[in-house]
Amino acid sequence: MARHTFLCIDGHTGGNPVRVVSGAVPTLRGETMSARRQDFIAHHDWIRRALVLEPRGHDLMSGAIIYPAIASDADAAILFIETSGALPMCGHGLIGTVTMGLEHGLIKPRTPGQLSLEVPAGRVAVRYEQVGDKVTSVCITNVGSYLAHRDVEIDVPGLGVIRLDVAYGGNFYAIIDPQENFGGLEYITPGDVLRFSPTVRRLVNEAVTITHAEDTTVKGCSHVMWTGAPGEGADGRNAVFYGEKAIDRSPCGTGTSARMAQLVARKRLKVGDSFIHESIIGSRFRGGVVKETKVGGLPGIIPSIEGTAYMTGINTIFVDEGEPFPHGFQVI
Ligand code: PYC
Repeated sequence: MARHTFLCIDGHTGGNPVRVVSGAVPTLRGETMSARRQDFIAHHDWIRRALVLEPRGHDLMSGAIIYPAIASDADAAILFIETSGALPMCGHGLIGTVTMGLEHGLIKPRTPGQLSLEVPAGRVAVRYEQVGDKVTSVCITNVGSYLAHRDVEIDVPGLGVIRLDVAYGGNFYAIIDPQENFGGLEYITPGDVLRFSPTVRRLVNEAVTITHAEDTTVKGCSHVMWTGAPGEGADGRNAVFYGEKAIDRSPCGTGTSARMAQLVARKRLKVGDSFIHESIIGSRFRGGVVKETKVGGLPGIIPSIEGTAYMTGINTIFVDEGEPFPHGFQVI
């Protein structure tokens, strides 16, 4: 029976886990990271399941595999692995991957202080600050983000009619603002978020067809964002549900990007504005609206997201094909 060994660096960004895989990864086929993501999903998804689900991971686990760059002007290529799948983009995951990748020499910048990275959702630019060995902050200029659907109405058992927007920031988000049947995040519990979100996600995907305006392999609402009143000094607060049982402990990078795209489309933010986003546990990202753009002809923005990540340990993970759960499981 084969035994696979994965060398991982574990850490967190704003409280949400990031597992960076540094070796023994499969060669992927395709000319772009979007095509290579499809190849990974079709032929190698057991690696994601083994490394992020139980018993080696848990319901929230999120991570990334660092690959050599495809394009000659990029520094590295990143594939995201998470309990909900191989995401097109993950903001907290990239902040953690860049931090631990630089601190451990897995990513070597051509120009100190900046990186150009290929991710399945496109190309992202990164600026980072480092004090000695510690990367103290990472700012990502993210992919084009846009409001895809406005005022979608769904009837959620136990809540009533909910009106929401669907926006893209690297993943598609159903964004729920306070309204008659939802007073705001401060009026519901994390248990409520876990209970209602799968139904919200299913109903949204039944109500509207959600496909990326340029990359049709990216489709469907995967994440649900509940919003509420921010603490002092923040501009917004959220709880983002993903996978089957996860609430992002960080403010969610792609969620923050989607939120800013929605707020710009609704004229509640504008180019040049910053947006301090707070998570369910009070950790914060600094968002920014860098400029306007078009995504497949639709109006959108280029957002930035900035945060800090911390290493928690180094983990040599074995996947032994002779044991009962080599490819992971989830209790739902
Ligand atoms: O930070 O983009 C993010 C993210 C997605 C899922 C969990 N975190």
